[in-house]
Amino acid sequence: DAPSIAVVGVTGAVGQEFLSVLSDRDFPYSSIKMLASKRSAGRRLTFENNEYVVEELTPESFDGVDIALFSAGGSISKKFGPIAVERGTIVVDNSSAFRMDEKVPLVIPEVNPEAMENIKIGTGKGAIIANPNCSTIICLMAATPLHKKAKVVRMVVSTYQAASGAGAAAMEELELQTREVLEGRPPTCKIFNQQYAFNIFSHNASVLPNGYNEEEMKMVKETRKIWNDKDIKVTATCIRVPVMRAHAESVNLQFESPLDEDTARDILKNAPGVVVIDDRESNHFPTPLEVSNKDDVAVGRIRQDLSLDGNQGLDIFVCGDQIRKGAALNAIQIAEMLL
Ligand code: 2RA
Repeated sequence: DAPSIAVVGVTGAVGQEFLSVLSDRDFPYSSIKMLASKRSAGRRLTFENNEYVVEELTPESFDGVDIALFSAGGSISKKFGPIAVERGTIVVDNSSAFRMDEKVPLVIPEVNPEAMENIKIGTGKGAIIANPNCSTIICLMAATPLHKKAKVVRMVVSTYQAASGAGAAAMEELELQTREVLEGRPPTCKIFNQQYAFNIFSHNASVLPNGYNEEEMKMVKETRKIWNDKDIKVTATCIRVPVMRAHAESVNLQFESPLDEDTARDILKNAPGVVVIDDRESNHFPTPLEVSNKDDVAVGRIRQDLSLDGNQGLDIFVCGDQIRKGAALNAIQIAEMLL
């Protein structure tokens, strides 16, 4: 019978998208709990024509819950994830808290479903499954089908990341600042410490001693874990751009064996969860606006890397909705695999 589910962080941007995706995909559930912080407890919300009251997240929240979708930040996941597991719940965690824990599978269903093959509901045994970082998901949705064909030995990624990755408040601030700047007023900078409207800046994640920021190191480490290849060469530069909810990424791939662009294009056209937008005639390629609110990741600008001989490399350009495939959809596809 259908699982009992819980949504942790239901009032946030990803939490709200969890509900949209659950409904869009007719995810089966016998009951659903709407969980959030004390601050949000008591709020009413309607979901699938039923009225719910948001409950404060407590250990007891997980009694009788088969699957809990978490997107409430790393500290909430660290505190309540293990508590939920003890009570027999399978946690699909959108935070970075457990992604690099070797006991925790880090899963993109179209890419490495085998990583979670021994986790199923109904066994009474809880578990944690980690949702990768949004920019990693979007990149690997396009890079993996090519990797499986010709084995990527080096990947260079430049990201152009949307406001939604920093939460609903960042999206609101982008809109507010844009109005303010157009009206000649000083921009309100509460979320980011600098103007965002009509600007771009290095991703707001903290910078580590090696000069990379945490967002870039997620791309490096998560790719190695998901592809199960600790030697693959990955480097990344992550930039925040004034776009609402879809990330764009320029990806350069160097392969072990040759892969020509026509073969690559055919592979991508047949790849699950990927759509190819690659029209050189009309200069029509993926854009954030075109993928926003959609499930598929769009790939274009597929071309041989002319700095390498013998079709050893490709450049591609990828766009994907950060809140949907980058977070909520991927997590719910993981939950579907538990059924
Ligand atoms: C971002 N990936 O886009 C991070 C957090 N979701 O800022």
